[in-house]
Amino acid sequence: MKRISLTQYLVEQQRRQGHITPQLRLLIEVVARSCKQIAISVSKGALGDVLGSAETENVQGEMQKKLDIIANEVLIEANEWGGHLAAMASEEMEGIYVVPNRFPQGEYLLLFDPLDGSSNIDVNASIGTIFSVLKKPDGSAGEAVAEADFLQPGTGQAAAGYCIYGPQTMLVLTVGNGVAMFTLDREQGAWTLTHDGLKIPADTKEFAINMSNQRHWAPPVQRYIAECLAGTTGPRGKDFNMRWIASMVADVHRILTRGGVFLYPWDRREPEKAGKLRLMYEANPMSLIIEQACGAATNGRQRILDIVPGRLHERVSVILGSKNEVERATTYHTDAA
Ligand code: AHM
Ligand code: MG
Repeated sequence: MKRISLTQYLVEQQRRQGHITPQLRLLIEVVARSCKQIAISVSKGALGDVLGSAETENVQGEMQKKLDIIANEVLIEANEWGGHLAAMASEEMEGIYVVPNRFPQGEYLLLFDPLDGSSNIDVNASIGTIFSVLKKPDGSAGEAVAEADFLQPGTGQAAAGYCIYGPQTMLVLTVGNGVAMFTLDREQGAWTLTHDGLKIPADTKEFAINMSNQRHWAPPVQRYIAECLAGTTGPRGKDFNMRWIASMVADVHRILTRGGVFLYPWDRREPEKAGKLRLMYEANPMSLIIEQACGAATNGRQRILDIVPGRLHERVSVILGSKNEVERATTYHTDAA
């Protein structure tokens, strides 16, 4: 069977479908190349001295792992000189990173969580890189890029994707024309299309949530999960299975593969925060991918992609995955309001 490479896929998206511009194609290729480089570091583990903490704190007040910093640097260094970007923003950096003057500036903005699921690094479980691409707003061409340019709702994303560093290294991508998966052929160093037109089943019997936070949840989440746990004798009339990898990339990847619902809701531990996950680096790109695969994503009240961000590192409550389950859990929230 003839295999299609990432390059060929992108050229076709550009040429036949008109979904992407040459600049966006370059951008995606550069991100994909960075992910290959990160995958090499990840796979070396202790041999590459990449495990453990860097003993520094990021802007979120979280301890950084060595790989958080390595992955962040790889993405910045690879993307700053190509002429496709105006600026970047990362979960690991306080402010935006404007492309230095010595390089040409492009029209796109790149946002990323360089290494998601950091708590899994040292235990050799799946982790990933999540990215989102926005366009510099119309009318701002020629003007200096500013943080405000990034504060666009997720519907404005020109592309979104993630790379999962698991038993296989895979790149999952949407340019707004469905979801495609590429597997890294390590011998050839090539991304090869292995799944296209992904569709998440609307119904599922699998949920993903960190159950240890149960006592802190709001009533709508308590109700939704209690009904799942009640199984065949409860109101749902069926048994549910539970999975929680504590790596959003790995949990979303499972949901794309066989369905399911993922929840990281607001809870009472830090009531002033809307949730744990970040809107612009995690929730928006994942929501675009999930919607493009016929799933749904809300914060319990509204579609995540419609949220207008107030600031770069904004947090959000997340319910995403199989459409009917997301709708049910969302209804429980709106009913309770
Ligand atoms: P990170 O970006 O610092 O790795 O945090 C995000 C991760 C998600 O991948 C995952 O869904 C969640 O945090 C797990 O959180 P918890 O350890 O509270 O279950
Ligand atoms: Mg993360």
